[in-house]
Amino acid sequence: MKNLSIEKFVSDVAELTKPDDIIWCDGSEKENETLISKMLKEGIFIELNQEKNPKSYLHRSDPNDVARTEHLTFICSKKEEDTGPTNNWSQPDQFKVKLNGLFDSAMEGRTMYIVPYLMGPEGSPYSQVGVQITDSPYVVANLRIMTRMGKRALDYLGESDNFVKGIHSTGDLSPDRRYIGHFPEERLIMSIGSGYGGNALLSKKCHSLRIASVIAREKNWLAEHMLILGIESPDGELTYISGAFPSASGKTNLALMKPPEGYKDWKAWTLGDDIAWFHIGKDDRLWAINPEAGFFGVAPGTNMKSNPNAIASLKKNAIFTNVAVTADGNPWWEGLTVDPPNNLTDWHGKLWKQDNGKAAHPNSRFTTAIYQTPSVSPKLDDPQGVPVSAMLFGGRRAKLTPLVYESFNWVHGVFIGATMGAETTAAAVGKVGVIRRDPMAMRPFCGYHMADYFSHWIKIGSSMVNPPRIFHVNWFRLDENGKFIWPGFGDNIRVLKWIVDRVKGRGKAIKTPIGYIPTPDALDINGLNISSSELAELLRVDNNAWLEEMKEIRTFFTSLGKKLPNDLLKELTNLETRLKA
Ligand code: GTP
Ligand code: SPV
Ligand code: MN
Repeated sequence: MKNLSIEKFVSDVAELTKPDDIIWCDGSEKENETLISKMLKEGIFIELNQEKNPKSYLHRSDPNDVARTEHLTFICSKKEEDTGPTNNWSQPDQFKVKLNGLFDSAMEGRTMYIVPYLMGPEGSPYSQVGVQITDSPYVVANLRIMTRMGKRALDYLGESDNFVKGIHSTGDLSPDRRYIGHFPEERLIMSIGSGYGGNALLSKKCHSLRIASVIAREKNWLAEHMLILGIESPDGELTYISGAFPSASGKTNLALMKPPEGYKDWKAWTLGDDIAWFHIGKDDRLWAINPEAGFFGVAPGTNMKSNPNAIASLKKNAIFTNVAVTADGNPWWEGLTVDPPNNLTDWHGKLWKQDNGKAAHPNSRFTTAIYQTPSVSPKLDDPQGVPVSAMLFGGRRAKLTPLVYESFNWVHGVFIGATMGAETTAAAVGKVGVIRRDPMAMRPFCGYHMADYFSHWIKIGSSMVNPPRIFHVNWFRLDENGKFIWPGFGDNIRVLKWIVDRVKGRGKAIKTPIGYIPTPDALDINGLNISSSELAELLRVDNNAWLEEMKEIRTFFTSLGKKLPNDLLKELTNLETRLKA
């Protein structure tokens, strides 16, 4: 069966980019083997110790191309006002002329790969197909793990023309000729000049968030930068939780959490670590699917203690990007072991010395299939997804925001998400550790006007009798010595337990101006090295500091202009009044 729309798309792009040859990817094992041997021959893949890491490889990016580049990312809606002030805008026809110029003959001497991919489970009415054209075999190998790729996607699509188009070339990798352009009205993505992560794996941020968020607004659902996990209590009660934390701020780790000593009777089930698509179910609840099939996880900090499930998931069939390698060919990164091993090769491929800086790039990553984690949920491929009872927002904040607090209601919860502030990380090019407003962890990923996005969130909640409860968490509070006060990782289940208790109407709470916080006895810190004064600090609401924060929030709201929903302004005024009382 031929899909004429795809054929036309491919021939148009081939005419522009002039590749030497064209390979249609079917997703088979044989195709993958051919691709891997080609990459090994060309040095794109470096073989790791195959005994310890079967079928796993290392890729080193160009040192100029190791993180997303938000300043080079554009949303080209027909009207500028549909893009909004948090995105870069360019007039679509003009931007296309510029990009077409860069794509002209860009694949001369290269192979063009056609990668059909399915986002979401087979048989789900909520899944979507995309077709990415790329000249990067590394991208193909990643998409194979991170999406349901090849024939499966074409089978789902049939003869339909309802697919997202992605055109990608690594170009010459120069940041001067690097652009990631989105054309929401055309369901089209054009990306040139980068081979890295969210810039190049177009299924991920470009399709599943920027384009999908526009579709979701039209069709009354939500496309979010969220993890999904199931928490099962010792008596078998299952509660599904989703959470939006900015890039490199804990989604993968929470999604893969392993309950620690003392919580051995609890189970945590992984459904997704980065993206969630939500639909309102017939039961009036919010149901989530994960459109992806793999992780593109931050390597540094991952170890047997912090994240044993991640370590287990990357024992085979893994791609490592910009990590270091040990003398015997095993991947290594800061935090994997307490001390760095001798004779490390750093992410540039040079012998590493103690004063050379980091051996692995801070945004080095692993790519593995979700099916390889021992915690994979049996519901991962369920066409309906899972019903979500609680949504978490959170970011890195050394100070101010407490370990956990709960919103008073949906609109207040939307306010909490909309006003999130978080420290920037190495996942995007730019300064690290600067606090910025990152609403719903979607600032870099919302494909339309942020104020319209807030209105859409309010509307979704008001059309449900039973919307999820909304919470805010912060695992990253620092003490005066710069140390994390909260142990985090597996111990975050203690916070999730309170959240589950609240959802079920059991957990004890105190009302504060910002929301409900746990009573000191409602949060289990048994066996932790946390004093009662540290716990008090973790849960403290400092009214004056919050009033300072309100100034930032007001400035941010003002920057969004007239479209800002009045409901959120009212929340802000009410909160200021409560803080002053
Ligand atoms: P993206 O893939 O960029 O979207 O990131 P993410 O949100 O999935 O973040 P991830 O879970 O990969 O965590 C990023 C970094 O934060 C890693 O270095 C982790 O070790 C660290 N981290 C994650 N969870 C915790 C936690 O509970 N406490 C502390 N202190 N650090 C954490
Ligand atoms: C993020 O930055 O939020 C990521 C990594 O998940 S990337 O694929 O580069 O977007
Ligand atoms: Mn992410």
